[in-house]
Amino acid sequence: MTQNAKFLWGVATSSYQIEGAVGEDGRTPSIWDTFCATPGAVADGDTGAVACDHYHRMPEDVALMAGLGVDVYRFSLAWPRVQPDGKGAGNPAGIAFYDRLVDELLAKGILPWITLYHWDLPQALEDAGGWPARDTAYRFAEYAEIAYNALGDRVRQWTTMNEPWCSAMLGYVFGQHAPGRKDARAGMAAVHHLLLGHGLASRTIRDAAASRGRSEGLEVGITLNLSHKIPASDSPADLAAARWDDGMSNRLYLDPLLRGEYPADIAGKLAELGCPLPVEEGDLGLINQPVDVLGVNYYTSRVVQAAPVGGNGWPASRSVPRDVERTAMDWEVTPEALTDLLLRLERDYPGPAWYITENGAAYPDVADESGYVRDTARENYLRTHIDAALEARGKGVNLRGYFAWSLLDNFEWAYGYDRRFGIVRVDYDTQKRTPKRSARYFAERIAAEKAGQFPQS
Ligand code: GCO
Repeated sequence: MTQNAKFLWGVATSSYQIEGAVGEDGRTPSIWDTFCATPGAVADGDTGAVACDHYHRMPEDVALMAGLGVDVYRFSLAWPRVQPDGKGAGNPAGIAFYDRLVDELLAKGILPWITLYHWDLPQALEDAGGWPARDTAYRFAEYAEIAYNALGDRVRQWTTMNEPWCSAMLGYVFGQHAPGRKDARAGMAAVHHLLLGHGLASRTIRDAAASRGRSEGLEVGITLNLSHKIPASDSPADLAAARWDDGMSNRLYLDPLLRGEYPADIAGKLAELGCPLPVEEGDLGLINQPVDVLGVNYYTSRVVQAAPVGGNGWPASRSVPRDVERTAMDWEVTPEALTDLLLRLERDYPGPAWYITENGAAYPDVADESGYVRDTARENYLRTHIDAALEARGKGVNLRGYFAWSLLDNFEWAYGYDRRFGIVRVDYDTQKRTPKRSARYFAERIAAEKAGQFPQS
């Protein structure tokens, strides 16, 4: 797609958040099935067992996307559905669902954009050590080959992972996401092995494509959650706090992926704290595979102020609140920071085709009796962030697309169903889908952009 000057519009979801059918057709438990069964882990004891029942309603959901006029659908494969327990051969019944989905999308003229891993690690692999264990990276590459062999004849866009920061930090350090561990040393090992898994899987996909003469048009990459860190002042302490936050959130992933090295300030401090990145000979060369597409998940930014060092010796900081709108996630709405982030990425990490692979907002939706939601706040969030993204593109950023998060209201991890990000409302009692005002806006904006009513440069 990077050869195509066309700007691509899409919507995004993920397997555990929308599919349901967690016990069907050979799918084995993931760490999120286990985490949801842990008392107190997820709001209201919610689980992804049913979610949006997308597994049984896929054609209807693809028709919704087609009605929006999107070019791309970004979705993830459930590893435990494709390769039960994360080992051995692929599962034909599980793979068949994605076969049908890809065919349904292509029949509607929508490009499938696959994420191989959006957090639903097979529980059996967590039992064997999870992402802190180096072997999991190799299991991931094996799974990638199974997925590519099944779908690579029709799918050209492959991103290995969604937000390794969340998997490592929320899953293994803060314990807020599955598998719910609180072990900083394990978390830093997870950071490295997730990136190693990305490298191994990228190489596997490219080799599999080349062996079949399918390298032309293949685009391989990864999606990162990136945020803009703004120092609260020019004081050395605030500048250092913002640099540490930017390092731990952004550079710890961007540098190895795009420069083939970890940021020295971060790697050095982690080692000093007893949580070294377990790098082995050759690893960084494996991680630094060519990145055709880099997905940017952007939601908000942060004004960073120094705070007293934590009891564990780790640098600490606090956010300085701004007098701006906040979403239902209590995230500040700062579209201008998206422009700044994209300009920084193009300046510091030139090379990939950048895509906004997630951008959207949760608000306390109120539906009328028909299920319609007049979500003007979400419409305005999309408008201002699309404007901000296109402003960056107009200033020379190699931005190739914008995908809204999310097509549907869905399972919002530890918040369960308490937070709605969809541009289409889901009534979880009836599974009725009702496009919100924001869906209508998104469709109109896409049509206007395609008609050249907005400079596409
Ligand atoms: C993420 C994940 C999504 C979330 C969305 C809203 O970026 O955290 O990719 O699964 O649901 O971002 O938090």
